[in-house]
Amino acid sequence: MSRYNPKELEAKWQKKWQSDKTFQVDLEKAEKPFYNLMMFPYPSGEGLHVGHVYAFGGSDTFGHFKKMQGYDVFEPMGFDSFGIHSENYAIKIGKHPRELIEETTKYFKEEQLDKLGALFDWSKSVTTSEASYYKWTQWLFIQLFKAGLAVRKKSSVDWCPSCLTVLADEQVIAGKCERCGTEVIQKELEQWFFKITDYAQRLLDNLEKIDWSETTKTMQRNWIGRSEGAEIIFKLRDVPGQEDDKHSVTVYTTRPDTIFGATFLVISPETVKSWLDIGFLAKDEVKKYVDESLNKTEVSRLAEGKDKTGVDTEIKAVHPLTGELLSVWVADYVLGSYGTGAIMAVPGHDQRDYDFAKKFGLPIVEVISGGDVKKEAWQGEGKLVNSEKFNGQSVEEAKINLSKYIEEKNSGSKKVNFHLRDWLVSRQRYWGPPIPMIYCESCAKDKKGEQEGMSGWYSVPEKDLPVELPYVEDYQPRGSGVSPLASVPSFLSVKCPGCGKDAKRETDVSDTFLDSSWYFLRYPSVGDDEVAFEPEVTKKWLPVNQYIGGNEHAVLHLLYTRFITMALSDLKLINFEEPFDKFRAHGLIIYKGAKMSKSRGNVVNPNEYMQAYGADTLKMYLLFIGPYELGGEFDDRAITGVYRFLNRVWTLVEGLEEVKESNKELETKLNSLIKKVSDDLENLRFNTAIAALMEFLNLVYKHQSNLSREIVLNYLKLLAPFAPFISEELWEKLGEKGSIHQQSWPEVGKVVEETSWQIVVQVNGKFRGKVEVAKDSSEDQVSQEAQKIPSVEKDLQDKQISNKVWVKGKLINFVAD
Ligand code: ANZ
Ligand code: ZN
Repeated sequence: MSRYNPKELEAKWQKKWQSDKTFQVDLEKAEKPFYNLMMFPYPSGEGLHVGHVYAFGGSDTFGHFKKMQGYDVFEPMGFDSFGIHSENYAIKIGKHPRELIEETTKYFKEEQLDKLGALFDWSKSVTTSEASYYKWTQWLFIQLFKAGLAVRKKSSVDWCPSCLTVLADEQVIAGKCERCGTEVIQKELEQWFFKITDYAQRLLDNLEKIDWSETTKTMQRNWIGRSEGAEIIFKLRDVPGQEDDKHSVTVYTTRPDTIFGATFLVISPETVKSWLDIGFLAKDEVKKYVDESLNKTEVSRLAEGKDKTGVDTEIKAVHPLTGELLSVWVADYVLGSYGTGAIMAVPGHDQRDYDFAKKFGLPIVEVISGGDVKKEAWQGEGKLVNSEKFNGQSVEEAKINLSKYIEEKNSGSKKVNFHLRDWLVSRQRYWGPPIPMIYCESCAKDKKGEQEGMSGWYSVPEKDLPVELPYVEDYQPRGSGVSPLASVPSFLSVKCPGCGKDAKRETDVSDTFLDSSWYFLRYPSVGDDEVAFEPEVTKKWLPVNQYIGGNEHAVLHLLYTRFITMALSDLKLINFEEPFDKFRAHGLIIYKGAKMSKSRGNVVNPNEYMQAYGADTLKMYLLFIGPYELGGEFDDRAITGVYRFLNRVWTLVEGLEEVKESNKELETKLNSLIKKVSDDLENLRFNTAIAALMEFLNLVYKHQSNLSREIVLNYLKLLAPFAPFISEELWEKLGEKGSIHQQSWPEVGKVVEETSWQIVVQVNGKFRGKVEVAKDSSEDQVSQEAQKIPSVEKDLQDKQISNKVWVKGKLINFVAD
């Protein structure tokens, strides 16, 4: 008998599958396309960690299952190789990113990904830093520019002082840079933005139509942050040098019902700055406060419990319903970037306003009953009070009625706001696709340009793409607000596509998330250098049938891909507006109580486990840890349990003796197993499917002497998606033809349906025989049947049954004395 030697047999099959192209699909000829996608990795220097094996392993197991079900499964894999992630690593180890990426992608592929036995189709792979790919990323930018969706705007943006670049709103997590964890600061800069906010409502509405993990949808909903309220106009008095009531300020509120409780206004430092600029205000104290505030980050400005600061502008505002004069303050807890940048403060019912009012001795009025505004703001439900004819109404009623009333008085209107902000896509870095734009000074002076409102700007003519990223020795970020490409004269100079005069290239590169926002569209068209995505093949293969990845991308990658897909759909370049029919977020594998991360020093390298036990064991172990969508704790010791299991499968098949008639119980059990594993796989319940496979093996061992070949072959097929190597080897050992992965999935019903139960009967814990009863019999029915067994009858003859233990479908034990 030979021994299970995973290292040897996995290498053997990996080679053979590759040379036989066992897993390659003919995209044009395929009849039942199934696009099985998983998030491609950043090829960092550390290599894949166990978390990747978990993510890919689950997705690929599902892919294998679909393949055996007769689908033409397209399962591509590639590398998200541009971007700060790779570049920061390159800087850290002092190697040029171009060389680094060449090494790391090779390592990822050959030493790790290839060894998993996955269905990866390497003939259709993308590496985002290759010109054959980023040419089309640039093309995509140009399409958005031409559609008016890529614009330059000057605003206060997040800047990472360590990565030395601006960041998108989504890349700032709790005030820190998503990549390096450094606290971001604000800078006033002109940057390229994609107008994702134009799509806010659609991005929200479409969530109802797609089959995605609820957790992911919720994160997107919250991020988009739809808010329904009203804009209300307050006329201004005492503006230095201005006529009374000539100017006004508009506030945004979600609580028009509380308007009678508005006792002062708070204006954002950003808005007040513009007032200072036009001379509405000249107070030194205000000026000083505004300057200080603008240097603070939003997170620190909004921090809960933070001591409130602010300055009275001495301007007054007229309450639109009572005519009362309210003081107007500037305070940093009101942001310039949201709503109208101004609020009516209702200290009785908003805690921030309450704290502010307490600190500066401003009036607090209760307008919703239910709390005690002497102690704190009441933010709960209640009836209106101190609100004239609206008294007695509920919050919900008053919201509607007061909105109407305010509108009738021409003092405002209903308004919907979104928290989502435009996607800032330019980066002052080297390692990315140069933004394919040209700026012409001369055209700018003449107010000429390709797009309205963007004088001087032209997109690079498409025939000139790609704008190649030059090889620059000194690629380190500069920190001066410009990219290292600005120091490359040969790159910089270009002729203006508008007037032909000397012009300059844009020197910023685009965000990594732009690279990954469309890669799934490229995969099926890889090799086609004429178009980004070929219409026929795209129509056939997209949208993606199932996408699997981490929830850390819920509002980054996953929101961007949806936006880009919608925009391309509007441009009639594709005929669907959602990229992924189904998305499932996998859980996280934690180690020693924490999420694996390099900085914590708890990254588990899969290579050593693959060396020791093989990829089958590692992958199957990971999937066995817990529910796929929850993840779990990696435990070195537990992995041997799975290894032992595969060894037992091996031994069983090795020792298989041919028998004609198979055990009936086994056959019915196999039938349930098929059902169970199929259902579980369909729903990504890998852990319970594996448990069922293990349980069945125990049963098989009991009935070894009358085990039919049919049962073993079916069992191997069920095992194949989880452990592709060993099942293939055993398939071959049994003399079967072709690859097990090209067999069809066992069907329920081919084997007899389980219609009866075999119940073990005990008396006082001692085995007394078995009865066969119809499936789903009641305890009473089983009890009656069991008592007909002669030995049971005898045992119970002159005894009283004091208790019965009934294990449904399995066992009945009579306790008698
Ligand atoms: C009066 C009021 C009374 C408010 C009350 C709340 C409770 P969301 O849901 O996030 O849209 N607000 C408006 N613009 C703001 C800005 N630029 N910076 C800081 N705060 C701002 O929240 C909207 C509420 O947040 C608005 O409703 C406003 O305060 C505040 F009992 O107006 B409210
Ligand atoms: Zn020009």
